Amino acid sequence: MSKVIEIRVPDIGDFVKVPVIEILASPGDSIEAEQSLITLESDKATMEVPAPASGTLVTLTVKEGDELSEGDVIGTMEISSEEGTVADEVPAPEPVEETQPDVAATETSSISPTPSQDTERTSASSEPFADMGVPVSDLPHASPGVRKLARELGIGLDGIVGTGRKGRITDEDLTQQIKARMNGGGAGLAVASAPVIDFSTFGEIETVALSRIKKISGPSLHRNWVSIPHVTQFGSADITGMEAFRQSQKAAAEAAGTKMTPVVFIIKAVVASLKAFPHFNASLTPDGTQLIQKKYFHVGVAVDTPGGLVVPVIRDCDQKGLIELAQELTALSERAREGKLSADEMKGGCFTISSLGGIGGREFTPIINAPELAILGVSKATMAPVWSGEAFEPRLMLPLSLSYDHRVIDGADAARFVTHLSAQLEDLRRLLM
Ligand code: CAO
Repeated sequence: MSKVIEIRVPDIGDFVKVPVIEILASPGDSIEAEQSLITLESDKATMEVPAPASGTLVTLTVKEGDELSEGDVIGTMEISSEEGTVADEVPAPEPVEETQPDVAATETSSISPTPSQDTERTSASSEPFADMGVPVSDLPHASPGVRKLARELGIGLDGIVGTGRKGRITDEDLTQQIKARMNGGGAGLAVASAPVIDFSTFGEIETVALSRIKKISGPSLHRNWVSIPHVTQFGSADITGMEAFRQSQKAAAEAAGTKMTPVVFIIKAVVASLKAFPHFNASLTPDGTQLIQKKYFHVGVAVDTPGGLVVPVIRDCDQKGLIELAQELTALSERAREGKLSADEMKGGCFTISSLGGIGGREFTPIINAPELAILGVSKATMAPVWSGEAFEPRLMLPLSLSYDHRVIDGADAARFVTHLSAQLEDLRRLLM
């Protein structure tokens, strides 16, 4: 037997209307008793609101920026009836992390009888894009104080290996990360800070918060952009024949309940090129001295969602046919747009495809999705006159933009990779070789 209970903000001392700064769980998540569900942060203190019992989170009715006081309902959870008594004993928030040892913070600490809890949340993947759109319950596991300090210092917690209990990131882990960066282990670039400008002096303005996905992905994109020496190799593929074949297979795809867009063919061609150039299907070890060669072919596809960019990963693309890949791409992009992707669905990619082909524009410079070594940007195919040796012929040309990590991949190899990829797309029979 199970029942649904309301989850309320417990006693948080004298604090009222405290803003929600983080959502730590999503509806559908399995929740342990006292697992933190949301984080509240006043100008004096940070508190996590824990689950009153173990069970499944049914709804979470608050969002970042909402202001909460004691007794406010934040959602509902389904628990087994036996847990009922636990539910009534709503635990107090996690201990307050003081920004500064002042009176208000000390007072709030005193209303937190429950000792700091470690939850079962897994620590986040070390893959930067993997955390795009990841339910926040899968964000790195760290105390509010560590998270707050990291935010203030502009340091993402992704990729930091927590040495605390159950992988929790400790103060010391954060300190070590800062030291490593200062010693050149991270981006370590000293850049002038941006000037603070009051735009309202020039005209009417409105300040709008970035989406959660953008807040999470921004630091990773920034880190990848400044810490990886990127070069982008441009190329193009004549996909006239491929497009004729694609059109001829439209009915078959529809019968299978899917749509076969050029991206599906490109996934197949990418796998063939990764097989031909295995060092593209690899990652650098953190000390930068070795390559971890992958024997599997999991391809990430960047999906544009209302909240921002996320990168679900299609696994074992070498073992799947075009229809199966099309079905998976459609299903994953739909789930991405509905915000339903799980963290696991965004992990483990070997190589990413970023397709703007359905929109327009020409070549661009995609940012490598570290720890991958390369990313393929695909733009809209257009008809162009191509010299056949005797005459100009109208051919459907697909622009390709391959950004690669120059620490591992030389320019010559990148040009070979793009040439190989184009050859696969120009004559699909090569994919059978
Ligand atoms: N050239 C010409 N037409 C193309 C094309 C290309 N390269 N790629 C797709 N199209 C066509 C499709 O065939 C489809 O047309 P039809 O319905 O007539 O067949 C139409 O464009 C729309 O395609 P789509 O975008 O719905 O589907 P897709 O499989 O091409 O792409 C996905 C799927 C998830 C990659 C895409 O929807 C998306 O989100 N793209 C944006 C990714 C992004 O923002 N990248 C930038 C990241 S910054 O590095």
